[in-house]
Amino acid sequence: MIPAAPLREIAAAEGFDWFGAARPEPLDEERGRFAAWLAEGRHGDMAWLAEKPARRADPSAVLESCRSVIVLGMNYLREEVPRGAPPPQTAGLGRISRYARTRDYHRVIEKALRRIARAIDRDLAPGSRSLGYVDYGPVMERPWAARAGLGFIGKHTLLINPAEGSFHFLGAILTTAEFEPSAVEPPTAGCGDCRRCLDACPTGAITEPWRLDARRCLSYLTIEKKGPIEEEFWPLTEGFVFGCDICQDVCPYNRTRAQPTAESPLGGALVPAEVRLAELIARPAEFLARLGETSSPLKRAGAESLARNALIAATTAPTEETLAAAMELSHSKLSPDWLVQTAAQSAMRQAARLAGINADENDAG
Ligand code: B12
Ligand code: SF4
Ligand code: SF4
Repeated sequence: MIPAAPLREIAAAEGFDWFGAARPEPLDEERGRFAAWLAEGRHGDMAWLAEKPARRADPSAVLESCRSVIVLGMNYLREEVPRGAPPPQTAGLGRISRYARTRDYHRVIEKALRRIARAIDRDLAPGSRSLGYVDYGPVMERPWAARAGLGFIGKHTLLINPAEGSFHFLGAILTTAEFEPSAVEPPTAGCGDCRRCLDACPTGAITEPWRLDARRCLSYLTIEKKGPIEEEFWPLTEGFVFGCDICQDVCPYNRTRAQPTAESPLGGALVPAEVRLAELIARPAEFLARLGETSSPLKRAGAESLARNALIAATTAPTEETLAAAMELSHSKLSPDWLVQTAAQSAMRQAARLAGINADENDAG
């Protein structure tokens, strides 16, 4: 068995804050839960999640003779988490979730995992085979993180480290080298009676503790879903145009323990917490182009999805400028029909809301 300390040092030098190693025993309980989740259709249009689902629960089905699963975490929090009630949406502005404000973690973490895997195969365990995965790979990262002693799975379904919260990305390396597994203490921390994330989720996506319906999650709706978004969700976005932080922002572990840092390969914030909705509606491609060559999760959504999200967010906090931008898009001959219809519907809702606001102001005057 190979001591894990040198690997931990290599991972720390690559910018990972969390490190753990687990034996690759199949995740039998999670396999059943995952199958039930898929059978209920809770993955929505993310068909790739349903491909060979059994592989996700068994590392040796992904890498023959796998002997260890190494799990790493990287902090992406750049600003303090507010302690009080979340501030209301500012008129004319949309929110970007915390994870999307830095460079694209897929690229940064993927490259770092590749270098670490090479270090294992060449130096720490010559002749071994190691594969790194982040996000889209066939690995259930959160249950492995829990098994590797990084924390526990909260009722919002994310991995929480009791000392540092949940604003960390995860990545995993499957390897044929046998590393000493991390000592996993019996859980002394957990959610207890808390239900803040369930109560705060605006769309009811956390249908029960530890059960998420992705089809209702703003992260899925604003990033993964293509085409129109059902109108039932329009009043519920809280202004988010890319991802959502609400269930994590209200979590006591984040409020009291999560620490922002910019000392990371992900760098500082590239995109502000709030962006002008009128610009996203009228010129989403220019907004993305301003990010230049730097990788950003926002580029994954594409210009049409960003304009759609901004049109929807504008309905809850409109200005004359967002209304004008929506009206212009509703006459576009170049955009797809569904986006033109979204723009027309958004313009109608914005106009009604602005008329209401103006009437209130006149009454008050
Ligand atoms: C698909 C996916 C999504 C989907 C579905 C989310 C989900 N909860 O599954 C959508 C698009 C909605 C999404 C959103 C987000 N995601 Co995402 N996502 C993934 C991905 C690719 C797969 C997750 C998966 O397998 N889901 C399948 C279902 C079945 O999982 P589940 O419902 O959570 O059920 C599991 C547990 O809850 C547990 N469980 C079930 N019942 C019970 C009961 C008990 C008692 C216990 C203890 C456990 C338990 O077992 C189940 C099987 O593992 C992972 C990366 C990966 N490869 O693992 C990232 C990942 C989970 N996402 C991540 C992030 C950051 C997010 C967002 C915060 C992004 C944002 N700001 O908008 C949101 C958070 C939303 C939320 N509350 O989960 C991070 C989480 C990091 C962390 N600290 O946990 C991951 C690990 C990506 C990464 N590499 O860092 N995501
Ligand atoms: S990310 Fe937002 S919409 Fe999704 S479960 Fe959390 S609070 Fe609900
Ligand atoms: S908000 Fe409460 S219930 Fe939700 S994950 Fe955090 S501690 Fe658990």
